[in-house]
Amino acid sequence: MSSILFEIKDSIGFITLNRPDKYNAFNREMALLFQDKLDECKSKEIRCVYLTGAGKAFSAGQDLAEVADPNGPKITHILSEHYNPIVRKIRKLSKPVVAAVNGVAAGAGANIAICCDVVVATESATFIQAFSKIGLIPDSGGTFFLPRLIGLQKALALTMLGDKVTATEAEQMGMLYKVFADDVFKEQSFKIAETLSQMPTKALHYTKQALNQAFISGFEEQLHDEELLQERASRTQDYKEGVLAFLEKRKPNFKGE
Ligand code: T3D
Repeated sequence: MSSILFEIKDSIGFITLNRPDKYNAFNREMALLFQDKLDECKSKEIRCVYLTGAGKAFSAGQDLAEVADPNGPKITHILSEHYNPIVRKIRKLSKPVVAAVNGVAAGAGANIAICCDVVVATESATFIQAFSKIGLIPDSGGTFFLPRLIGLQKALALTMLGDKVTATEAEQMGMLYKVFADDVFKEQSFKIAETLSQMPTKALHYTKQALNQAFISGFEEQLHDEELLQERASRTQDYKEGVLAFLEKRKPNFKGE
């Protein structure tokens, strides 16, 4: 069985981390395969990506048996070849990536989840910045995203203490968008992906670009980028369709063009 499951259905690319007996911990094979699948999601037929984990966990981060193996990959390679490319690919993908956190998300697993565009979790899921417990610092973009999402104080405390936080606490802190009760989580998280897959994909891409940029640029630069990206969005077919549908009082039929 492959460590990553991939399926395209109704314009959605479904990626499932699939090492359930290891709580979907990342080994090299899984990290590289995940990158391949993110590349496949560049295809025009995919308008939204839905990322989740198989079994009980979302992901327990790095496979610690692999790093303990003297023949396993070196830590510098693990970051430069596994996690950093994954996080870059998610942030640069020209369509929304929904992280559907179905269970515990620890270490790199937690930080890959929170770098996604729309992060939702099932009520029983938990988030752990597990790094300090094994003598590491947060990676996979965690030192960038976490303080921006939840503020410096909470980010420092969570990463230093390595405390487990519940999905509801994570939502209250701003680490994620919404928590759904366990019995409706699948259905509700699919619904979000379905909605996104029918929206004006190019406008969502430019929105993602503008918000990515907002993290690093100043006010004047941001206004400039908004002008540029809005002009691009206004040249799409979906923009024309959106305005026309509004004027004709009907539901728009967006095609991602
Ligand atoms: O050098 C580097 O490491 C560089 C890379 C850094 C990136 C990182 O992600 S560092 C952080 C690595 N992750 C962790 O430290 C988390 C380790 N796991 C845990 O703390 C716990 O397993 C959890 C809190 C995630 C879940 O706890 P619990 O009690 O619900 O489950 P469990 O019994 O601990 O785990 C279930 C199974 O998954 C178990 O297998 P077994 O004994 O039933 O055969 C366990 O060994 C396996 N598992 C869980 N996490 C990992 C793992 N196997 C390998 N690597 C793991 N990270």
